Amino acid sequence: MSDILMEIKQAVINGEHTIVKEKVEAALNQGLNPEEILNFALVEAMTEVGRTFELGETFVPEMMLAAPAMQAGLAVLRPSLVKVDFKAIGKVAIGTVKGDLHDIGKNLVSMMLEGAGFEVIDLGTDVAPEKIVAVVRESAPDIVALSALLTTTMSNMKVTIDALKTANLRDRVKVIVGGAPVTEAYAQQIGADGFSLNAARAVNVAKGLIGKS
Ligand code: B1M
Repeated sequence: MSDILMEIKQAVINGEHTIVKEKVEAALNQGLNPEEILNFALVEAMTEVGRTFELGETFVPEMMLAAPAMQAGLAVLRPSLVKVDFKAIGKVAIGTVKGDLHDIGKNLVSMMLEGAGFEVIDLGTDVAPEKIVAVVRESAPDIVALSALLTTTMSNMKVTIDALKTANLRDRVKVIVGGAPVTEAYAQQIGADGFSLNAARAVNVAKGLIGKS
């Protein structure tokens, strides 16, 4: 790995958001590929923070500093990752499920979908099933995209799908799910239409569901 990618990764781990911003800008100026910076520096850093958290070597305050540092890097990469098309190919309402405050992966999926030409309604985090039902009713997205990072909140994906069924809206919208604890088998079990392990693949799944692949 190049020196600057290692420096960015370390700065995210240290929660140094200003340094992350400067170094991501420098890496782009050096001609590094934005996807390389994303995957080998930013995402790697969060994986490392998660690993050390699990080992009891880092704690919630460190995670809370690493998250905005990662977001600062993502903000610099955003224009390179997102090339907005003039005419949207479809509409997606995206959110992190109720009880869950993790938004970095969700933001990445949102950004990639935008880059692929989708109009994205970002509902943020801790999104209640009733909110999803209201958005489907009022804004008629083609797809609802749900993210969950906690084993304790992924069940709210099923609660959301069930709420859409109860509101007689399930036939009007496709639902895709993803996030670290979510698996293809779980997605099938809860009656989702699509699943993706990562943000890039989520775009292909979304396009496939609306016949634009
Ligand atoms: Co929390 N956290 N966290 N955390 N956190 C995890 C998820 C954890 C795995 C850490 C660990 O123990 N190793 C663990 C969950 C354990 C479990 O349930 N199995 C955990 C825990 C326990 C907690 C708290 C309970 C800690 C506490 O308070 N005791 C608490 C819960 C708060 C809550 O949500 N109610 C908590 C809090 C936090 C912070 C607020 C401090 C912060 C989040 C800040 C933020 O998001 N703005 C945080 C962080 C940063 C993490 C880790 C370190 C990093 C998450 C991340 O951003 N990864 C995380 C450990 C880890 O994941 N390694 C951890 C980078 C991001 C790019 O990846 O989000 O996985 P990810 O997204 C991926 C894919 O999953 C996928 O695409 C992305 C990449 O391409 N994807 C989708 C995501 N959504 C998708 C949707 C799709 C498709 C793909 O379609 C719709």
